[in-house]
Amino acid sequence: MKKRVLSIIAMLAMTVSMAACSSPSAPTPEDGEGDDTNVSSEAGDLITVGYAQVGAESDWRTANTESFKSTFTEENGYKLIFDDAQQKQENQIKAIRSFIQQDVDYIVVAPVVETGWETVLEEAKEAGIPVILSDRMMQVSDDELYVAWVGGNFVKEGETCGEWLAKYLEENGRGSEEINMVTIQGTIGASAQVGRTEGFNNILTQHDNWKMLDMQSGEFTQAKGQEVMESFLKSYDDIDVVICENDNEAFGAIDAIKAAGKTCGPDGDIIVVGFDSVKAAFESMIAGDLNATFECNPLHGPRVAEIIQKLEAGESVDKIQYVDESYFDTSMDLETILPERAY
Ligand code: GYE
Repeated sequence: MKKRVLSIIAMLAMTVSMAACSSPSAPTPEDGEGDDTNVSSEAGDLITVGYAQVGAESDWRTANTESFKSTFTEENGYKLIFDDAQQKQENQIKAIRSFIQQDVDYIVVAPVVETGWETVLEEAKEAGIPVILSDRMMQVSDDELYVAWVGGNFVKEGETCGEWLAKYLEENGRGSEEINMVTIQGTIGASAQVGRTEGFNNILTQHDNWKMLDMQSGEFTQAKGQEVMESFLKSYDDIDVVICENDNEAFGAIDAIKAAGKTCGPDGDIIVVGFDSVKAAFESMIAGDLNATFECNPLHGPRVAEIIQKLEAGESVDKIQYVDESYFDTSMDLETILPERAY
């Protein structure tokens, strides 16, 4: 971080000298302000951030990428090096190594799975580059290997889903009926999968009449979600509920249900729920296909920027930072809520 301190001093010196000089020396749009060759980037006062992103598997992920790209701009004082790992851990490890080689100021990782990061984080530590985790968690023996984590409380999301389902079944006079369920899980070993499965299971075990018939991964994608639901429908002819560990899987499941000649949603044969609460989930609920969606906020760009700014100022940061989340179902005024949604 020594390099950063020097550049802050340089920046302060520049501000003082610019204030002392008359304005003609300040860059104008004609001088090329805003492009890569402008004065400020040549002066090297941008904070370089390498972001090892999971991939582009879902609407949530797209919103997350957009949040980073719109936050870590040159205008805001950053140079962002963005890497899309296409849902592969080995690609993320390669990206982190390349960030180390490029001597970035900060490394941000949304780890595809929780385990297998020790070695590369040690390398970042040796290089003196702080690592910030965003979205999903890592399991490491020494939590000093990362500075902070910011993301959703996935166990809580899963529990909220289970509690919602219990209430919904009760309200519909099905509180003591035998309920057959299947789960389309996320990427196995990803925090969002591990936490949501665990959270829902905490509620499932409180209901003797709930039966989990099967669980399979839909890799958090619509296409795989559809494929898994097609196979569930072939294997089980009495599915009452499908828990999809993200909204995109739910969209795929809905397509499979309809293709099999069944119906879903509040007036249908099968109750479908998802996680994330992306805009398309609201459209699906309004169309009467999806029953409910449990929120997970992807807009982590500004949250990570705040952590970086605090570190730059020499302040301490909270190690674990959960984002507040809610849920939405078809009993709500979705037409009014949808236009206000940011993702
Ligand atoms: O739910 C899913 C995405 O890790 C919270 O990843 C994130 C999950 C999100 O692909 O849509």
